[in-house]
Amino acid sequence: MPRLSSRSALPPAVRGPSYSRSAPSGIVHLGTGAFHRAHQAVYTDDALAKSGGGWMITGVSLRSPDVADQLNPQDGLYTLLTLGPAGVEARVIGSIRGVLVASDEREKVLDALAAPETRIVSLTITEKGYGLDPKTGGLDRTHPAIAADLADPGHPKSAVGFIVEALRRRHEAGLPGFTVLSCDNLPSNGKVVARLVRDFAAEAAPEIAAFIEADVSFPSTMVDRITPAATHKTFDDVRALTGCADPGAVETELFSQWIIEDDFVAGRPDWEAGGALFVSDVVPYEKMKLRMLNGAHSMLAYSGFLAGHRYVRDVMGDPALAALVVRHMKAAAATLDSVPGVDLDRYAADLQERFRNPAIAHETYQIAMDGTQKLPQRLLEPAMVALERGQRVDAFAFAVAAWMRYALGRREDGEPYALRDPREKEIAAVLEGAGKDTDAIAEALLALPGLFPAVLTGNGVWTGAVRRNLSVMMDKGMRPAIDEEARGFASS
Ligand code: CS2
Repeated sequence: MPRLSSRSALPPAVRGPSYSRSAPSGIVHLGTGAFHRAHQAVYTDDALAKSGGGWMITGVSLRSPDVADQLNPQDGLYTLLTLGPAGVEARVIGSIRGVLVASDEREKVLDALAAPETRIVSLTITEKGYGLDPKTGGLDRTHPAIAADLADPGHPKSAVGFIVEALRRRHEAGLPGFTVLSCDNLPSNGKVVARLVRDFAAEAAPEIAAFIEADVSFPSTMVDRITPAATHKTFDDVRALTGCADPGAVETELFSQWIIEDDFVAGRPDWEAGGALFVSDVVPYEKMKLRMLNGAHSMLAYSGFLAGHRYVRDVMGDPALAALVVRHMKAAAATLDSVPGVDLDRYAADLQERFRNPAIAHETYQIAMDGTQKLPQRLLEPAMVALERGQRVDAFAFAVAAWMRYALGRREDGEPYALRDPREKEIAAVLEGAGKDTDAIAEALLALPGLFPAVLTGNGVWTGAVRRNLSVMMDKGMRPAIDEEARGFASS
């Protein structure tokens, strides 16, 4: 079977890039994982097809060479599979020119970032990739890559370190700045990355402070497309549909949403061509998505994984858990102010439909990773709003208790699993000695520095609800805990 490349003859049903791929790379993207390839790169492919422009993407992987090894022999091309009710559709995306690996090719990455044609630097590096100190909202100087970069800013390893060194070189060369576009699931992601870039530059390159203010913008975005990790089936489907082998293929759902603040200092692609929505304030949409979609995801990932469900669709087939998903979305929606143009009941119903998609094999274990990075915006902020508004906190307390139970790293039959959280070692250390004692576990985790705000740890209603849930999970097990909660919700 031939490998996908620009010479591949695709079957007529498979759409491929219809534009010249020799246009300049206006975008350098940090973090070319599956989500970027299922989301921004697709919007960019649509924009290039409709309106052209110098907007090809140079991809960068900060550490792993895997995506570069998959995509570079294929001239940057890859297959996107969309799994909708009408079946599977394949399309070949051409917007990525190639992928650099920052850990091996640092100077090439800096050259790309500092190239005159680069006008946007976008990021999908996951929550933990930013080096954000949750206590201050500023730079975490203890983050290993950030600490290394502050000590040696000319040889960066972190995303923020690369951006600042590239801006320093652009400033020195008399080139204009660029737009920094965060596409991660963080609230006000543009403001977050702006603060980190400024904090870092204040120490590493104070001479560019005014240049950053005048010549760099940081729009916030809300991104949404459920993108599970590719499986053998993905690669089999690609071979059947395209006649090509493609180790860089990604699979995703039909639904896709991108809401962006229109604040680009050096122009942007016609992303409207792919359906992106430009607004002046993205915050209401971000909160809605983080609390309703991602919050429910985290709740069902911890509880569903421990109740033996491998995939989100299996959770949705479990009536008690499906009821808790409904409860969670209702509680999350009640913490929001109105969202322009969105009916929140409809939004919740659509999310449930997406979670039920039988074609998507989205692992609860995948969503459960990096809990300490996800809890604040998904579960803790809405819990605080609920308390302030005198609303019930039981949905958020159940989800947080499920995370605490999950943080023990052992299934109910005693089988261990890796937590896959940047604070994994610290969590294991604070839990040592707590054994199976609910109060000791809750106390140890509630006291993790910077995670739970004092407004919650000092609130008896909240801590009582978390402990109550955790004690049922510990004493009786996750299954009875889910069933009891679902019964409580049904009768309320
Ligand atoms: C998920 C998200 O893994 C996770 O934490 O909640 O990746 C989710 O699938 C996306 O944000 C959907 O847009």
